[in-house]
Amino acid sequence: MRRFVLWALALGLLAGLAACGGKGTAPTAAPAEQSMETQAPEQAPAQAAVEPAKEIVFFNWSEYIDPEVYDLFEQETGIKVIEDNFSSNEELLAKLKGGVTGYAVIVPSDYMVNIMIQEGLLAELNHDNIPNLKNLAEEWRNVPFDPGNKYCVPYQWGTTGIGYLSDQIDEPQSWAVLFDPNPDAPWYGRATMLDDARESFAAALIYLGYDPNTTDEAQLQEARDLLIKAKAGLSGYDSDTYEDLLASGENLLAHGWSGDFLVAQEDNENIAYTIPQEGGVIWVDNLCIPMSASPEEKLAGEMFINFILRPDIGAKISEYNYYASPNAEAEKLLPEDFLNDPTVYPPQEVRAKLHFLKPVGEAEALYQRLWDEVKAAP
Ligand code: SPD
Repeated sequence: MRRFVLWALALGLLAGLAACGGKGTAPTAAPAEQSMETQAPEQAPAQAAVEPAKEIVFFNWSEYIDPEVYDLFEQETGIKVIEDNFSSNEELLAKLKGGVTGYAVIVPSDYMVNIMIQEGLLAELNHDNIPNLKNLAEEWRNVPFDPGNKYCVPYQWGTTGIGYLSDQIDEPQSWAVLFDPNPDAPWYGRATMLDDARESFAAALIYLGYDPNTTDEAQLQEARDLLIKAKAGLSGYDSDTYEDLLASGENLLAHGWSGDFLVAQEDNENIAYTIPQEGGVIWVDNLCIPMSASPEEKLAGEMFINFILRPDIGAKISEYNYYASPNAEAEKLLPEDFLNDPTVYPPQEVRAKLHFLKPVGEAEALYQRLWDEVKAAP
């Protein structure tokens, strides 16, 4: 309880506590107009007091946060964080649409935030509980998929390209290394693509010179055929261990996310990363609270998001997962070599070739159907 009271103090909510007798009333509980004079029974009843949940579940991509952050958060607030993982935005969406409960904080990417807002799956954030929002860099405050950070707070951003073993093969220049499979290439049968419909279609569409957010059925069918052709040279689809398969030398090439390859360099210094000449994907993952969270989980989730937005914690996370931080104050604490790493912060000429994935409306189902066909093809 002491920790919670300290938290409420830190949020400048002591007045609200005093007005309500001071015992564990959460910042979200008191309506703004409530005062000592408005407590008569005939007045609008005070909302039930909310205390943060003692334990919350954080539904995250794998290996995306320094686990020490959980210990530090627990030491400070008494709230334990349990992590559960998903491998794609579509898996996360399916869970929420299926009515799963028990998640306090989830981490959808940009286009998926948009879809989830439209589906009514996200709760609005109470910014009073997230004062560290002020640390967010200007460019991440009004993202098109969530203007004003009404529902989510950007967590980390990165790119999608190709990782490879630089001591065994030359730097791939084109997505052709995957889409024009050559049995004589050393990586033939030793390459993976992400097990992710939108990401894998984006790679194929970009290679074909199409918009990675196209809704044109003929273009999508062409991309499907290309993905099926590429299967001959793949050892499989993988979004969780592809970087380990490179580090061990089992594979030579992988379609994947920038920071994952940088982390894997700790196990194999020959891992390198490139964005092919045709371009790639840029994305930002976001901390959001599902509508299904209880008031207690929501408050604890907001406290956790606020903690992540602390400059030292934001910097700690980036140093662990090698993704760029949208937190301007955290960036100030990151070392020069990190800030100058072109894999983390692509130079302008590369950025110009990167595309954000966007919601594609009704074509979302078409992408999924065609992806199922790719997966089912021999
Ligand atoms: N290991 C963490 C990977 C985070 C990937 N973010 C996914 C972006 C999807 N477009």
